[in-house]
Amino acid sequence: MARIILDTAMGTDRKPASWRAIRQEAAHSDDAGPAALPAAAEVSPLATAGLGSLKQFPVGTRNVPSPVLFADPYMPRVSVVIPALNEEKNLPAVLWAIPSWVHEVLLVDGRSIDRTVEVARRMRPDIRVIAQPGKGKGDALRAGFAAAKGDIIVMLDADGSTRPEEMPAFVGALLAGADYAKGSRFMQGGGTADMTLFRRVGHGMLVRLVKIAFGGNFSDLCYGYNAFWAHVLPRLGLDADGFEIETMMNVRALRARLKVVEVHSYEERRTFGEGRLRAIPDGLRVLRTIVKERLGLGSPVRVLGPVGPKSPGRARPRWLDDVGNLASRQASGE
Ligand SMILES: Nc1nc2c(ncn2[C@@H]2O[C@H](COP(=O)(O)OP(=O)(O)OP(=O)(O)O)[C@@H](O)[C@H]2O)c(=O)[nH]1
Ligand SMILES: [Mg+2]
Repeated sequence: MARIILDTAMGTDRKPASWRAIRQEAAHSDDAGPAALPAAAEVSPLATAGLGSLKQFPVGTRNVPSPVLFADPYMPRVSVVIPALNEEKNLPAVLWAIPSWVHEVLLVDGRSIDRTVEVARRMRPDIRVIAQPGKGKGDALRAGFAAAKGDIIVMLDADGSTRPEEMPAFVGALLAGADYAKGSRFMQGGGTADMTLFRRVGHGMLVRLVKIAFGGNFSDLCYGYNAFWAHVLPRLGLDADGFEIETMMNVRALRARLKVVEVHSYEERRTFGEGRLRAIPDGLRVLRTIVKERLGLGSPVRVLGPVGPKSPGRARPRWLDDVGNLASRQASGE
């Protein structure tokens, strides 16, 4: 089902590998943009602000054809949280590709010294910019999660490696009954252009370790594309600051006995600049997190936390009640 929703939303069956090329072409091109991009409703004012790499992207959101599901007024509200540290060049393509049915976008800025915040505000005037209180990706994500107002929270990277076009599959999995939808690059349909052999081997060992220590059957552990119902957040008691945050989320989701599903996802190489993840020190932080959680030294999780949507009444479509009332009226012969 997820695949069908995804294809409908993308309105295309373009191969994943070509997206990076499209983004780079758009960023470097001086003409009106590659034919593959929809015509801009309005050309970004950044074209005149000297930020050349942005001028091909329209301001605001991309009007993708959405499945009927997302036009439903009772659709839960979706917040997208994007941690960003010096991503001025990568951000436009990410913001541009966020589906128009997303309720709010939060950018958590790690005190960028480039024009990340300016670019975000110009590209998407409705964006909520949060200054992260501390340091690291984990700290940024936690600040974004705490500030999000939606019923569903989706986390995305700002470097162009996680594709907003896949979001319907994540949200669809939650609507279909999951508490937590985690992206996987290593299940059928997924993939990565951003992992060296060394990182793959290390990651494979960590995945195996989690399986032995906590059960579950994850195929991916350290990927930055996940979505969850906001009401499960307090059950995870997140407190990681760095790149080990995804591992902590995944392990705690298992410990809290959430209903977790994996959603296949394709990880692009970051479009511009260098990643900040360092395989050995960050791999060791992940390992330390797993060991700590196994020894019971991590924060407690709430196995029996509050259930139900964050804002009561929103996640349950009113038509369900209408159908129920009609059925009972018919049954009683009215
Ligand atoms: N706010 C904030 N964002 C961060 C911080 N560190 C990383 N990020 C963002 O987190 C996302 C992922 O970071 P990357 O450096 O690309 O790390 P990665 O994707 O795990 O590693 P690569 O595969 O090397 O790209 C990007 O959007 C970064 O801008 C931070 O300290 N603060
Ligand atoms: Mg990256």
